[in-house]
Amino acid sequence: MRDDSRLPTSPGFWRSPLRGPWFTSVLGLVLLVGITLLFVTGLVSYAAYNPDLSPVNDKTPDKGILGFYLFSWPTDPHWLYRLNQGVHVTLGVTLIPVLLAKLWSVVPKLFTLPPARSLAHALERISLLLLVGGALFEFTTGVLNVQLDYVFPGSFYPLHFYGAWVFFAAFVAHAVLKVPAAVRNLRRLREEGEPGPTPRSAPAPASAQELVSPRPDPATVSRRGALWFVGGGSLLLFATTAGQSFDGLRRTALLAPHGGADPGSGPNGFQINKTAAYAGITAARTDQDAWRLVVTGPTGTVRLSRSRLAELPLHSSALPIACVEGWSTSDQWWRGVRLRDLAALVGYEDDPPDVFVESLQQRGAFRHAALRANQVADPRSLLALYVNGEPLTPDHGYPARVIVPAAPGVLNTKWVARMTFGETR
Ligand SMILES: Nc1nc2c(c(=O)[nH]1)N[C@H]1C(S)=C(S)[C@@H](COP(=O)(O)O)O[C@H]1N2
Ligand SMILES: [Mo]
Repeated sequence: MRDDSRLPTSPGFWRSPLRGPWFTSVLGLVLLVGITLLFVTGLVSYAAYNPDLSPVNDKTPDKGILGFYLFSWPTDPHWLYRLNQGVHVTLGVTLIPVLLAKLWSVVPKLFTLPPARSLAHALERISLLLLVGGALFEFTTGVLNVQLDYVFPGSFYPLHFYGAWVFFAAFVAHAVLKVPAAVRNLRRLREEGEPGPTPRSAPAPASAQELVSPRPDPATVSRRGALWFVGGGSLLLFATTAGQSFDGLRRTALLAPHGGADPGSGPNGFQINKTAAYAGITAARTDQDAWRLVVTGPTGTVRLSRSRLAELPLHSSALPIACVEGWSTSDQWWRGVRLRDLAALVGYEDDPPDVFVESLQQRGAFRHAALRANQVADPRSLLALYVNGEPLTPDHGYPARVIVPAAPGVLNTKWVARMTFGETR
């Protein structure tokens, strides 16, 4: 027999005795559940931006029917975005070893010749390419966005959003084709006894044999052991990421960019996304004499200094900051003027409308945001002047910032300069 095992296109090239239907099926079923959850939390996160409310909230104006499911993002429960995004990012990071192991387990199939035996086979292989490429793309863009803080200026949202749909279409096609076989594999192996310490003890039927090396090297670890190894990697990533969403545990989040110790201590000692210096906010523009909040509505425009604002009825609410990057703070005590009271100053006594909020900041995608009427109406939604009993520090948005229950951090505009009620651009 011809020895062609030096080429990856030959089955004999792939020698690991671990490859086989059991290993691939277990990992595949974990990903089926995990990635479905990633997709759903991703879609929910997208809706939380209220992209259909205003072009400034919408990073993907050409989404067309992909926005079919959008809904008005609620303000209850107030930790909704915190939970959703914590799950999305932490789960995504945790699944990385599982994804890599799964791809490793099927890599010989990518090299199989001939490239296509039939039209059906060709379609299956194209869907596989979209699946593998899509998965790598989504995990990579997600991780880079979290770790490197927007390496794709302005383009992360469209990349990750459209990538998710391409990937998910391929994922559904793949799952429909493969889940029955994965379940059958696992059931059969259960009946015949689970795979023993030597992997070759569980020969699979011909249909599932494709993954099994015809000339396996001797085993150095059992399939079950390899699975523990993958699971251990996931557990390690989980343990060094999850803490970014909990104030007491932040030190454990070694891998998360907003992990580590809480920045500074004291009332303003919680995470900062963009500092005042980064946003180009100077003391000259925020001091008592220079800064005015400009509020506009049907009855005209009012200009308020910070001390005038502080004389309006002030209210407190306990709300977190929860960023799309997955980190969040526990509830902080904010104190300031209700958004609906500001609406009332310019002609909306009863039903406050949507509002367009603009920052002093001159550049950057997050310098303005639109809030929906339900968010303005919520009595916990504030233009905050204080946090945890102290005036806001410059980095947290002094002189004033928006804080809205359940909203993504990006809608909580800092260094607010202007609010236009009844208009969202
Ligand atoms: N003007 C302005 N407001 C902003 C941002 C910004 O870059 N500019 N970043 C937003 C984002 S993405 C988040 S997560 C929160 C973070 O608030 P913090 O820095 O007080 O924790 O502020 C939001 N408000
Ligand atoms: Mo954010």
